[in-house]
Amino acid sequence: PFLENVVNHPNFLNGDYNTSFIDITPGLFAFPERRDRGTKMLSYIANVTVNGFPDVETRQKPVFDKLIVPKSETPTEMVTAKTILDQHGPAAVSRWVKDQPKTLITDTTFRDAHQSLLATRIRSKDLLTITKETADLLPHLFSMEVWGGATFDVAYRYLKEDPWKRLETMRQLAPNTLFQMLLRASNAVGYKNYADNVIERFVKEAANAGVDVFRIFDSLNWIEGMQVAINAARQTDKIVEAAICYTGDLNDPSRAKYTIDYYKKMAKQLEDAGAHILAIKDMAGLLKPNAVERLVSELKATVDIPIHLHSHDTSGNGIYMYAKAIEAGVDIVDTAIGALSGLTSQPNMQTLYYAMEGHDRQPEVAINAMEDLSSYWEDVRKYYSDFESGLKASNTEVYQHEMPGGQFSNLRQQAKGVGLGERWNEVKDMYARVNLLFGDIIKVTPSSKVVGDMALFMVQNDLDEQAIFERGMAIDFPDSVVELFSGYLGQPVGGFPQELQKIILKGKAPITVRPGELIPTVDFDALKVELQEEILREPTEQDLLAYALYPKVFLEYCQTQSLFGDISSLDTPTFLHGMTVDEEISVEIEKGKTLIIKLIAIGEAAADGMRNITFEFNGQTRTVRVKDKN
Ligand code: 3PY
Ligand code: ZN
Repeated sequence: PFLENVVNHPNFLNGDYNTSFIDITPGLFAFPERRDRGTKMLSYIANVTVNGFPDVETRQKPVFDKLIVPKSETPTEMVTAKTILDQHGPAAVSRWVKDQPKTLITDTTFRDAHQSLLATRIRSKDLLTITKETADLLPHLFSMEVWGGATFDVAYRYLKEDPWKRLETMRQLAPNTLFQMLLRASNAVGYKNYADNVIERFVKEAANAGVDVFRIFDSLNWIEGMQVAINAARQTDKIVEAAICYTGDLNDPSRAKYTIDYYKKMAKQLEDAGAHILAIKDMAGLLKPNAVERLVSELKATVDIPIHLHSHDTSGNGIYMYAKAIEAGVDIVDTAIGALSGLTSQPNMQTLYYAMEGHDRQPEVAINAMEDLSSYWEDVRKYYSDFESGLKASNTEVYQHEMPGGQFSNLRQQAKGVGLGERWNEVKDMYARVNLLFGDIIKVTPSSKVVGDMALFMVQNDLDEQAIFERGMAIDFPDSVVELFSGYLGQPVGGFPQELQKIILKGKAPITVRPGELIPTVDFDALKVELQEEILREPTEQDLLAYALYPKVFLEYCQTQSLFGDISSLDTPTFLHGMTVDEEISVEIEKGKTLIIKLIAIGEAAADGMRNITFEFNGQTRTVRVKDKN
């Protein structure tokens, strides 16, 4: 409840008043908008100017170059993977991909690239500015990965914008390009298993809003955990891309769990489960060049569906590895536009193009257009410098610690947060040891987070493996660790190490069935009533799904909306740093409606910390008051 109106009044709620007059006084429920859009936006700017933005260093607002958006024209009458899907369905796309003489490319710039380099912080504004141009200039792409993974949560939580709106707007801007999302199977776009009907409704709505390709993986490679999501995606008539998560080293005889036979068996099972495409999801970038050759050629001989390879370039071996995969017959590879590629992100699209020069399977892409798009991203990336991971060069330690690309920088932040910044080397080493302690598991969101939590916990408390086995019964393990060993994320390959499981669960019985069988079906009608009472308007299906997945985050987002309105149209430097005195900006809040805002003065803080911030707003003086929290 954000407004202190009659429905929130404690006496009213207690029933201390005779409330029958309400029935005959309908006007009581007519709540006027408290403040207009402009005042709300000024409040946001004033607030960020005075109090800063989370995780952004307080400093003079940097001056950036004006963004240059390349000119483009939409190709007409071109056959793309998207036109085939819309006209002939997913099986036709699958056949078309296999028939392509050239290697196809997925552009991950709009999702995994910035998830892995910039903590997923790129805002819709900067994505939407270049969506049409990317689609126009790169019509030979298989797809653009634009949604899912961490983008959903981060949009609401940190960027205070609606991820559904981002997707729908992109859809309008790029009608002839396949849009791909990363779906964590029963974990949807979250970190825990949800009720089956939440997964089903979420997938349906994602398809309605613009997703064409559902890349579905389970964080323990547990196929049983993927089936509900696969079935839901098949129902939508979109493309089901089921993923094998790759870990370890195929050619290392000491890693007996994840052998070529293991992957071949899983590939066949995913094809039988209904996949139109098979993904090899190398989330940490562990797939080495000679391993990929063997993996791709043997999988090609095992399944009839096309193979889509995803990797991260942490080790610096990405392009060499992709070249080997292409020679072995892989159908599609994931790359990012140059300026957002490399390191923990995907290999560089342009580099791959040149690496394959002279090869008959060289990807067909407009190289000069890629360079222009890359220049745009080079400039945009500067806005988000506060979210860079600090990794300056390729790092082959990833072959030891096996951390996913998207986790590396995150865990480093988490380590700093709990005072282990100086002991980062120990944390990395412990991450690898925890993996072995847990029985050598697949590590990808959310299982990777559990391994990270345990590694931090052990370093922080100076625990080693021996201490866990000797004194573990007296140790309270992190919640996420207890949840994993209780079976709430599903079952790992080969089961849990039993002695450790007993120590962690302390006599509590684990579950071995699919968590979705035990999670009660969500009553969406009741949920709608509950949400409506919170946000004081009728929720949309999209609001409802956001609330089902992230109740607290979504309510906080709505609260920000009621205070500041829609701030997604602000330019990113202003969004992150506010304004400097005498600066003037223009904000296009809708097509043809532009606000001109100039910051005139920042008043002294009063005894209660309040400051008057004075603007010129479309030529008129406006003052807003904000509390200085510093
Ligand atoms: C995610 O789940 O967000 C990932 O990118 C996993 O690799
Ligand atoms: Zn990835």
